[in-house]
Amino acid sequence: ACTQIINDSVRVERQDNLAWVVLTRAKQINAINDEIRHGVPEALRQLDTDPSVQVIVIRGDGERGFCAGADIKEQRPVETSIQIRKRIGQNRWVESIDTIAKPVIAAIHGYCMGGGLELALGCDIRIASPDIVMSLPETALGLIPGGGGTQRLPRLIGEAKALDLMLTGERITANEALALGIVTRVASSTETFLTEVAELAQRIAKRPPLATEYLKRAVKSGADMDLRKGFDLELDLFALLKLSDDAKEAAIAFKEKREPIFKGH
Ligand code: CO8
Repeated sequence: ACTQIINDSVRVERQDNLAWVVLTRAKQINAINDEIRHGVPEALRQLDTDPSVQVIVIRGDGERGFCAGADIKEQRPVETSIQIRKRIGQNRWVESIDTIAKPVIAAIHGYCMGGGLELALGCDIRIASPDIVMSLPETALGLIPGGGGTQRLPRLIGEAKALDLMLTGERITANEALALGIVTRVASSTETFLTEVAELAQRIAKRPPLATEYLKRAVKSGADMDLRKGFDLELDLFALLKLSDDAKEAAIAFKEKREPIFKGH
């Protein structure tokens, strides 16, 4: 495994064809600062064009948690609301995950609050350690979620459940997050959490990468379309894949009762 330092708050670790984007402000429970806002999308862009990477995982360093949200102690010069709107609108770092072709997994342990949960919601799938504490506490701070939470959470779990969580700021556990569908898996223990995440990521990485990419695109683009257009998109992408070398190889390998060897096209 090799490590690349993106900046003081973000690093990338390579493990076979997986890449881990790690938030490295463990002392502040990985609270989001400008280095994270810029470092995460920068790392994702680099990894997306790197042919040796199949799957990307985002995780937080340290024992305390994935991310405790926006840095509440951050000092900023006085800004007008127009300047704030412009600064955040130009960055839109969580949205950059939607435009990454490769699948991005959020590996969540410990605290996952506010902007940290919004970052996780921006990822394609979420796996939790049994120790997670999850909440969207923004209204207690006189704010609302500003990283897509008010839009993504209702679409993911339904409006009433999302409003309940956001209006109360209630903290939920791993099993509650699983029951709500915010995470799709809970690891069997905190000790085995990262190994289980790596196993999940490897299972995805073993599959033909073009199919994985088109699958993500069909779902992500389809979410913005009406149903008929979505079916058309699916058919277009299906037809493209049907002619790919990897699809042919998969069928031949099945007939020959051997493991397929994929080339990525
Ligand atoms: N910002 C800055 N520092 C933080 C944050 C934070 N969000 N969270 C924790 N820290 C720091 C603490 O200040 C403390 O630092 P120090 O040791 O220097 O005092 C250190 O991390 C450890 O934290 P605690 O001592 O507080 O640990 P506890 O175990 O007592 O409590 C909690 C852990 C419950 C997580 C507590 O730290 C907490 O409530 N944190 C704030 C959580 C929060 O309200 N987050 C939401 C922020 S608002 C937001 O995210 C809006 C999103 C806007 C859009 C973002 C785009 C994606």
